[in-house]
Amino acid sequence: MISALLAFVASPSGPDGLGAPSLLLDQGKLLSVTEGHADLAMYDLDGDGAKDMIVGQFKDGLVRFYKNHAEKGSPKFEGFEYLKAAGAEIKIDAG
Ligand SMILES: [Ca+2]
Repeated sequence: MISALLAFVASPSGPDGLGAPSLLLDQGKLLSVTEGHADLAMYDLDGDGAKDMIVGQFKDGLVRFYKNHAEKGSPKFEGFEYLKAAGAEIKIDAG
């Protein structure tokens, strides 16, 4: 089974602090995980001032890192790499 990951980011422009959602794309295409569901968080993992996207995928419990290449404005992603610790891919068991 293939599932698509649809992600929305709100800009802090509305009265409730949220703006209109915008669809996040990777290289112009919808983000997709290989199998099952996924969850994401936005965090500046590499410390360059732009929030990157961290995606936990169900298949194999791997964690994806999408570096944000945008200097300002909407995030721009150009692929991902799996996060590693001590040279091995990080795997988080379900349940
Ligand atoms: Ca960053």
